[in-house]
Formats: sequence, structure tokens, C-alpha cells
Amino acid sequence: MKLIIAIIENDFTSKVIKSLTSNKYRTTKLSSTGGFLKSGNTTLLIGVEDHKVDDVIRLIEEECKDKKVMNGKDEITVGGANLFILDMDSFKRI
Ligand code: 2BA
Repeated sequence: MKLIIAIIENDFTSKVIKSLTSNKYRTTKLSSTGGFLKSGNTTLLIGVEDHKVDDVIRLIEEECKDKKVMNGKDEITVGGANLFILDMDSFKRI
């Protein structure tokens, strides 16, 4: 199994969760804050079997786009989603 940690721009969070949920994926939503911009984003924990990882990535990609924001005088591009995909030893639901 894999644990996908997805850091999502807040603009896209609702649509991503709706899409994942309607495709029978379970998510945990955590409120988070970017260390650089110090603005709110959302971290989703998504535990899935290995063969479903690509489908989850596809669903997230469908809803998220990068965007340009000003940081002082500098324009920076913030990713719609940043994903970390970790091997998970086991998952237990008690
Ligand atoms: P923030 O840390 O607030 O970063 C927002 C955007 O600012 C980044 O977009 C990037 O374009 C820029 N940025 C970040 N650190 C920078 C630096 N040291 N110098 C110049 N520009 C910098 P993204 O890379 O798409 O990241 C969006 C959010 O995803 C981040 O918000 C952070 O919450 C998370 N994130 C991205 N990469 C990460 C990583 N390697 N580890 C942990 N969290 C990460």
C-alpha cells in the first residue's frame, strides 16, 4: 500500500475531495500552512493500494492547476498540488 500526502492549494480542495470521495477513495483533510508564503493550504492523507496510485494522481490533476501569485515584488508559481507518495508497511482499521 501507499500513503499519498497531497498538499493542495485551498482553491481546489473542495473539488479534489469531492472527486476522490465519489470515486470511493477515503481521505483525511488537515488544515496546513505553507512555510514560504505562510498562507493556508490543505494536506490530504490518502491511503490506497499500489495499483490505485495512478488513478488518484489523475483525479487530483484533473482538479488542480498551478497559479501565479505575487510575493512582494516577485511573481512566483504555486503548484496546485504537491504530492509525496510513501510506501506504507501496513494499514489497520480497528
Ligand atoms: P509554501 O511553502 O508557502 O510555498 C509556496 C510557493 O512558494 C511554492 O510553490 C514555490 O513556488 C515558492 N517557494 C517555496 N519555497 C521557496 C523558496 N525557499 N524560495 C523561493 N520560492 C519558494 P510550491 O513549490 O508549489 O509549494 C506549494 C506548497 O506545497 C508549499 O507552500 C508547501 O506548503 C508545500 N510544499 C512544496 N514542496 C514541499 C516540500 N518539499 N516539503 C514540504 N512541503 C512542500
